[in-house]
Amino acid sequence: MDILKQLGKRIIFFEGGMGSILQQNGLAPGELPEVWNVEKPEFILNVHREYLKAGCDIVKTNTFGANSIKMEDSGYTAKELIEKAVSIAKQAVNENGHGLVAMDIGPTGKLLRPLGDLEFDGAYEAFKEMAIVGEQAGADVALIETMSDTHEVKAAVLAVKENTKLPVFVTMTFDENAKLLTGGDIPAAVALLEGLGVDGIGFNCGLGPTQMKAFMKELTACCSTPIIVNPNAGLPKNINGQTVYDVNPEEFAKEMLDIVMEGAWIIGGCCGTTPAHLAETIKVCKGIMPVPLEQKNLTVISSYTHTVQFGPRPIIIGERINPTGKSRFKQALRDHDMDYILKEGITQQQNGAHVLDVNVGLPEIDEVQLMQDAIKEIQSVIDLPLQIDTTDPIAMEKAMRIYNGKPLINSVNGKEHSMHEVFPLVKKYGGVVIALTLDENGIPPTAEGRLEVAKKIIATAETYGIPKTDLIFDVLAMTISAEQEAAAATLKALQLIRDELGAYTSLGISNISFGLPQRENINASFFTMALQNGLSAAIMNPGSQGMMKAYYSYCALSGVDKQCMEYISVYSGQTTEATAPVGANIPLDQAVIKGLKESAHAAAQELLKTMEPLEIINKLLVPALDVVGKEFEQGTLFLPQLLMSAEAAKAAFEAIKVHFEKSGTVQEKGEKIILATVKGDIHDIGKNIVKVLLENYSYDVIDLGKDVDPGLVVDTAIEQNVQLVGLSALMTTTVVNMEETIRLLKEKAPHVKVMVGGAVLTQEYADMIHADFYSKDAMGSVYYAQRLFGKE
Ligand code: B12
Repeated sequence: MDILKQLGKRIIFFEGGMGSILQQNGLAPGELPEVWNVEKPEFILNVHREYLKAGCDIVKTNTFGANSIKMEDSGYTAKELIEKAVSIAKQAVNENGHGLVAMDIGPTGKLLRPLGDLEFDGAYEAFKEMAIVGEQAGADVALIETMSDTHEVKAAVLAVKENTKLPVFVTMTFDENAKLLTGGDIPAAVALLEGLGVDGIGFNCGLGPTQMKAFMKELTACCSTPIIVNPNAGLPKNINGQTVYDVNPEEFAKEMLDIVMEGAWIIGGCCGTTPAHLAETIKVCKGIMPVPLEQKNLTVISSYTHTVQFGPRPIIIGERINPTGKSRFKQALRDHDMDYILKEGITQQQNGAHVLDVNVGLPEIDEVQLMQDAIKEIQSVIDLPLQIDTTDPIAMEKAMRIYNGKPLINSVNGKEHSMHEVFPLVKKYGGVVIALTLDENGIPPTAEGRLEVAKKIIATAETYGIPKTDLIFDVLAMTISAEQEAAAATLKALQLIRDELGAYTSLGISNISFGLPQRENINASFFTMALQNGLSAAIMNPGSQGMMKAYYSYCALSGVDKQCMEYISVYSGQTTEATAPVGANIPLDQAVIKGLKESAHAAAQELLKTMEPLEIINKLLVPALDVVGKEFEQGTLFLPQLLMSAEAAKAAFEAIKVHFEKSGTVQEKGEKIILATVKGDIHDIGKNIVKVLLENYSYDVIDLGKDVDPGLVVDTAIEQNVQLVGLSALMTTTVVNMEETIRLLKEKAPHVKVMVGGAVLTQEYADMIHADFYSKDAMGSVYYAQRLFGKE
């Protein structure tokens, strides 16, 4: 059966949960399900048999975590576990006489940089091995599932597509608010995956069918690819230490029918679903004709969080990350000064840019490397989609590869060699590309001439499988001081492209005014005229007040800005000053909130000249992290940003530490104190502050780090004969581990006193878990130690 030919002709059924069935049948906590392929193959075979008997079309190999990273300590290689899993699945299918085998590929279990320490290429290599072994062993399709990070899923899709011929299905895991762990929304995930050219897109795990049904409208509004939905049997509940799923087969089937009516073509189950769930679902949904799939023909680009769509409103592409004509920027590039580049980006975002152009080309630098570094840094701090702007095809490809989304590409033109270089990259990685209407004969002087070039570009793009909707035509603004009729030709070309080709357009606006005084006057007027003639996107400086006034006024006048809401919010009650650029002296709290490491470090150094270290910590650092934490809680800021803020806070703290070390009188080491962030908790900024203060008071701190096992704390306390232990916990879920550590200490080393701290704790909690001392801040740890060791 050729699965791709079957799609849309009838509903296709995936099997349901495997891991949850293994758990119910004795898989121990911490035991790897994939190991059963070798140790209990008959059991796995029987699960597949049951699902096939229920009527499923595709079985999923028991290889979810069978990557070399997770299987490191399993006693088996990923290769042997995958080969065994595929052969079991094939046996089940062969016995059944019908069915396909999906090579199941789950996440690596590690977070990618900058969230964790796994490199994009490291994830790619792990997925590559899975894909190759799976295909060689005889899998029919690849199912990349339970992905909660668009960057990781990109590594997985590239790994499968570059190394196998398998069709690629991808399902991702969203939370109740339809967001990925890393903050991405549904359209952003779809833009990325459609750009990469996968064969099926959808949801699995995390939620039950009712919750997933609620997301179908959002998915079908943006997705032109066959849709897959594999929900859990409801939301997992913990009852007496057991994970329980509460949607029974009948309810499950009823919801799945609705999901099919909303447009899913491939359905199945995830955690908690059983052959009974699938049997019932198949009974109910089997005869239903799939809802026809509409091509949405949207022109979208994306960042890791959201999409920007061309058409509904004019798009502002910030042009400031570009060395042309900027000596300070050139110097920053030579110095690899990423903070400077980031500040340019943040300022443009604050000023209203929707997309940021990134151009780091200078003859004397390694553009290929710097482009990758810049893209990585910018996308870890700023969530706007980026425009990769380079003439070097290698820099372009490397940047597209690591870019976490569907980029805008600047640019291609009508010359054969340009199209030949750029279009294969757009086809492979996905992207919308700016197409300059010039070719081997130069820039056509007339609008009609540029229209002809645009037609040629569309025709060539089609031969590469790139639709017109992934092209934006830059009809080129020429300098009126040299050639006055140039403006009219450009404006007419905008109209022609819109009306005759139904395509979108862009312009680098400021070219128009070269050589004239007060250029902003000309630029802003030309911008308004261009918008009136259909311009879809402008590459411009969002810090230019004249340009932004023209933009917001146009949007209000044309009705794009409904009820003039945006105009009012930007200009009411204020003096229409553009946001001040994020300059060299960005305040410490702002640097932390925005996640700017170097600026935070510099700001702290500056403050230390006039402020006490503890005052800096309590009045600026901690409140800034509180702001970030609140926004995180409210879902307005996501893990990547939280992480960058934490990094910035740490950088500031480094400066404070150095100051402490310099000013502290060197004393002999005093009593030993153990510090640890408890098991399961990786928050260590607060604990590290406590450490520096205690060391400053010359205590000999044994820092056990974060995520520390209770046993290690106890053993160290006994071995090193320590009197005082300080524990830190920042999450409600890890306070139990703090309690457990204290219990063990009291049992095995009753002489040891325990002090506790961390944002979730209160005196009441501390008493409940039998801590000897609680302090809401780090300084309290010093007072307590002084008291305990009789030094007051
Ligand atoms: C920075 C941060 C992170 C960073 C941590 C980096 C690092 N190396 O520490 C990163 C991005 C990695 C992170 C990850 C996560 N985080 Co977080 N994070 C925060 C944030 C914004 C700030 C924490 C912080 O450093 N505060 C500043 C320090 C200085 O304060 P502090 O630790 O309280 O320490 C002070 C005092 O409490 C005291 N103190 C601390 N320890 C001790 C010990 C002793 C003995 C004494 C006496 C005093 C003392 O002294 C310090 C100075 O005065 C908080 C929100 C917030 N405002 O608290 C969320 C927060 C703690 N995180 C949260 C969550 C949910 C997570 C994640 C689960 C997110 C996810 N979905 O993956 C993961 C957890 C991973 C894990 N297993 O631990 C939640 C916890 C919710 C809860 N109540 O359970 C919070 C509250 C955010 C929120 N509002 O939702 N996080």
